[in-house]
Amino acid sequence: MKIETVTIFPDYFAPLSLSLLGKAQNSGILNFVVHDLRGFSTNNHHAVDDTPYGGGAGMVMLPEVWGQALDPILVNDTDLIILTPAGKRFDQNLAEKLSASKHIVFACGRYEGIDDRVRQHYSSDQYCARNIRVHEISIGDYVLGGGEVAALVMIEAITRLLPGVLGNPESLAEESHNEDGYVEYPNFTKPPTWRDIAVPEILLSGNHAEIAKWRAAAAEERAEKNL
Ligand code: 6GU
Repeated sequence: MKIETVTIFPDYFAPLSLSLLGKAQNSGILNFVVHDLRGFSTNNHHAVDDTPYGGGAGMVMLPEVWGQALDPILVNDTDLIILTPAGKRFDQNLAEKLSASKHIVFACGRYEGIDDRVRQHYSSDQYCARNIRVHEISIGDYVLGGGEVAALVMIEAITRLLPGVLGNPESLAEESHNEDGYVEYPNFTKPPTWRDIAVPEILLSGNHAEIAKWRAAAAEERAEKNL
């Protein structure tokens, strides 16, 4: 999978070379390319934003700069993710869908966002015919300073689903994971007692049917608390 990000802060993406993602890149499973948006600004001060038409606070990112950056990157069969707190909520289901993509481009907006004509332009029939799919995505109900951290979150959630990225593929396949892909029951490891707190005895029993029952009940109790 090829993943490209367009940002005015390329340094935000340094973590992509760490840990499992770094290894996946070295083994050729993943190919990350980070583009500096400012390099596509043709105006005097390398500006990437201007004041909003209609007035109001903040600055809006210039469509011309984004067009120059995205035109050469948007080859046929690409998912273009525009990161904005006003987008559709990212979840495990979308992570799974996007993990089937060959090419994902993350457009990281700053300030009050990107001029909406960028979304409109790349959503037109001309791009649809080339299998270029535009998604406006938010990672949750809070406001970040920009899309960079959101892109990192999405990249981690999507790429860990690819064959060969996780150290232990069984952590993906294990049936005790819920539909969202995570273990819901509380976990314990050595020692059997830590600071006077004992591991629930059933987990040391070796009785797998009883352990499964205990875990299901503990998961339910936890889910109720988090409502
Ligand atoms: Cl994608 N961007 C920003 N700026 N804030 C967010 C977000 C994205 N998702 C949640 N909050």
